[in-house]
Amino acid sequence: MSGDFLDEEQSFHDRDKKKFRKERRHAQETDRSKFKKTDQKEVKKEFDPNLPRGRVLAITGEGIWIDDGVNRRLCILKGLLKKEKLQAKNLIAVGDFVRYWEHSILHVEERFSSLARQDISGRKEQLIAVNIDQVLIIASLTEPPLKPALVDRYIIAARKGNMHPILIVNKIDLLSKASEQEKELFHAFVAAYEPLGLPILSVSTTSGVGIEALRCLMKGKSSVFSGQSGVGKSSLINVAFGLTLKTGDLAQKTFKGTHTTTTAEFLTLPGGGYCIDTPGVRSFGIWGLEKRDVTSHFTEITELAYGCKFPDCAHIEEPHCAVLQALEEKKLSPLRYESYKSLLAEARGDIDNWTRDKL
Ligand SMILES: Nc1nc2c(ncn2[C@@H]2O[C@H](COP(=O)(O)OP(=O)(O)OP(=O)(O)O)[C@@H](O)[C@H]2O)c(=O)[nH]1
Ligand SMILES: [Mg+2]
Ligand SMILES: [Zn+2]
Repeated sequence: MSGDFLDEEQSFHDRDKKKFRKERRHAQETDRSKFKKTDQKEVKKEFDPNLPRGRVLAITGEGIWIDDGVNRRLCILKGLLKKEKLQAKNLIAVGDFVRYWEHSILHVEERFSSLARQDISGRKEQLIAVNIDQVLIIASLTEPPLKPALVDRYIIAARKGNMHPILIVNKIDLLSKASEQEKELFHAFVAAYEPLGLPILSVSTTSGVGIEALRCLMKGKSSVFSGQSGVGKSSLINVAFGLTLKTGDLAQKTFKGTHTTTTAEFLTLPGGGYCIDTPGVRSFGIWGLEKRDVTSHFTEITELAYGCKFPDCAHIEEPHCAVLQALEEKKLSPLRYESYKSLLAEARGDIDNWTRDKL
């Protein structure tokens, strides 16, 4: 009797389990967020370690160019991988190591580093380059004017993506004819950013100053050139390595670049190393920026903040603010302070793309 009861209970539980499993399967199948994972599993199943390996050189309208070890080969993303594209802005980026067969990319290997930004909608991550050692943050002394806040953005993004940031100020030949204000900005920039302990190099493609040092910094490493349009990224690569990348004129009135480079391109350097030339940006929104990314980058401000009267001091207009006091006493760089404020506002979600463009 009791046995019967147990059996009945058992079968009831089994029925319950079956029902639960069925419901769970249904929920999984209809949950769009799980879609990606299922896809990945299927892709992995297909992935054969004996497949040939390649590296993504450029992504153009024609397709994905990879280096297959001998030639450049034009490929497409295999169907299943492509489906994932719906969830991510770009599933594959310049610098990716891939497995391919004929003209299809079947697998994208795990990345050890990535430089990413927010896409124009602000809702998706846009990969600029991956599997690269260092980000060369190119600014120009003038033409276009130096934008310290943009430099901070690149430093934070580089570190978030596991790349080393290096600061390069190009067009140093223009120093002699720069205005007093421009000279002052340059000296203030160097004084404020030197204490960060990053390499800072002043260079010029026209006079050749610093080019040998730049080559040394890049030797045997992979580097991505980034920065505003017109600062001379392509010109620097050409002069340092004897290449012939397209370079552009500056807009007559504003000295802004004219977006000459249109797609990121992976280049193998003579003498060892790789570099990626990228299109210039107008603004740079950091993907997944959090308050702690800002506080850990602006260590001098974080340290000063211990002296503020209020623990939640925003250092904007509060009384007894140690940060504002340091600013007044010229113990804190106004460049860094302004940059800090804009990044903190961004981490809070208070800055849109249009506002950032003006910074
Ligand atoms: N005076 C001076 N001009 C330079 C220097 N380097 C580059 N330029 C000029 O700056 C302009 C823009 O150079 P590009 O190399 O096309 O700049 P870019 O950063 O690649 O620009 P995008 O591809 O649009 O992002 C060109 O007219 C160059 O001749 C330099 O050291 N000094
Ligand atoms: Mg260029
Ligand atoms: Zn304060």
